[in-house]
Amino acid sequence: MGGARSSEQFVQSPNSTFFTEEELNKLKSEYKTGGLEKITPLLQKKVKELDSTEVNIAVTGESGAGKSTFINAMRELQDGDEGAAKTGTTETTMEPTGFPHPTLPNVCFWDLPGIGTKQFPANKYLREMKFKTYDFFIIISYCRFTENDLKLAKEIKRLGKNFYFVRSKIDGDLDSMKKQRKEFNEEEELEKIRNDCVSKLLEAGIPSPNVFLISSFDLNLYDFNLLNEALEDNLPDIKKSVFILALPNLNEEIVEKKRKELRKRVWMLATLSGVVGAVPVPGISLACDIAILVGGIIHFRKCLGLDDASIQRLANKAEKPVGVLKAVVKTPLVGEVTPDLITRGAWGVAVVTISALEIALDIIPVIGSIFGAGSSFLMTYKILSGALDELTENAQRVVKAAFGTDDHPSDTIPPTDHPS
Ligand SMILES: Nc1nc2c(ncn2[C@@H]2O[C@H](COP(=O)(O)OP(=O)(O)OP(=O)(O)O)[C@@H](O)[C@H]2O)c(=O)[nH]1
Ligand SMILES: [Mg+2]
Repeated sequence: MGGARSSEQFVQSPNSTFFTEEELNKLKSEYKTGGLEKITPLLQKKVKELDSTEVNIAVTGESGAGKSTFINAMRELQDGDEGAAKTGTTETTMEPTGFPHPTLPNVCFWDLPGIGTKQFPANKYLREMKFKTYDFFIIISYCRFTENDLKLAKEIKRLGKNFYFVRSKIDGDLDSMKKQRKEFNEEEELEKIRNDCVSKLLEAGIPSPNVFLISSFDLNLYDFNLLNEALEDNLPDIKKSVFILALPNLNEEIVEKKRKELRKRVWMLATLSGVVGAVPVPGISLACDIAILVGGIIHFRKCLGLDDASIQRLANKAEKPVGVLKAVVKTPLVGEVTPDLITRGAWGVAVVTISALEIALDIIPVIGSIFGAGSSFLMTYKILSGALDELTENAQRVVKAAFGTDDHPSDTIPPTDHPS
């Protein structure tokens, strides 16, 4: 079979794994001399790192710009929900408050108070907000570009941090325009707003500024996806992965992105399963580390938004009864994950061979020969891959049921058979 790539080729594609080239080389040489056991500590360290890496996102801007509303939207919450940031038409947020992601608490959105109020004149604000501790900043601006927006942009740049300029409440701008004028071209108006912000930032000496137009009431519209892509591009590999997994499940593209991130973990977990704690599982003919299997599946489920609380949040956001979303979930993997359930599922038990092509596509760096090395690797690999695919399909259906609209009738109406 000619599809498999050599391990050297994997090393050459730096974005395909969580490992640096140096780490991959180390993995390779350790595996050559000491086999699986020797690379276990390296993999364990990496898996731990993936689970413990924090991403801290600061959301700043003038009072009333929509900072708290944006954070709630990112966390799939609405004003008044338990744990949501308070929002309102009067100055609301008085000190930096961390809002962890509801299911992945390592991702934290920091709601900063508004800059330029009596309580926080610009200079005091820039002094007190401890700007250094965040991974990146989102400056939220609304209506007009202001002096305070500029001060924030310059200060963050001075500290050598990235910021993304978000122009919020675009829905409101468009509504006003519609009321004032009978005819207008939405795209042109959006472009005008974008250009205005960009040119002001350029005038202030900010090179190639990023400006994104959004409505926190409907993140599926305007520039939200572009904003995420820009954020992802500028985060280092592991933080990028953690950030992607914490995105709100707004559309199928986001769910697919999450699947790809989770997929990168499967070979690592499978390798670990071959070495530590492999025990015979009743019903599976081969030894497996059941804790790794169960833990992996539960983690996938949480990241894909298939736990009860996440489905409920999505239903609230989409203003649909939760039963409508739950009705499209067709996998027992959302219930209690037990060894028994795993053995009854079709995930991997039937076929335990992995093709060379699969090895190539599934980004198993360095140790292609591992397939001969441990049967529990094969078993765990198959079960986790199968479970991930099944959970992804279900997550896609839930997102469609939540946000599939009449604009996309083909998403919701099954194709009809044409009589020939
Ligand atoms: N139409 C529209 N209204 C928004 C949007 N985002 C926020 N708002 C409204 O703007 C008002 C202020 O929003 P907040 O999120 O409380 O603003 P803030 O920046 O946190 O304000 P402070 O905490 O005082 O600094 C609220 O009434 C929100 O409902 C949006 O995208 N579209
Ligand atoms: Mg606020």
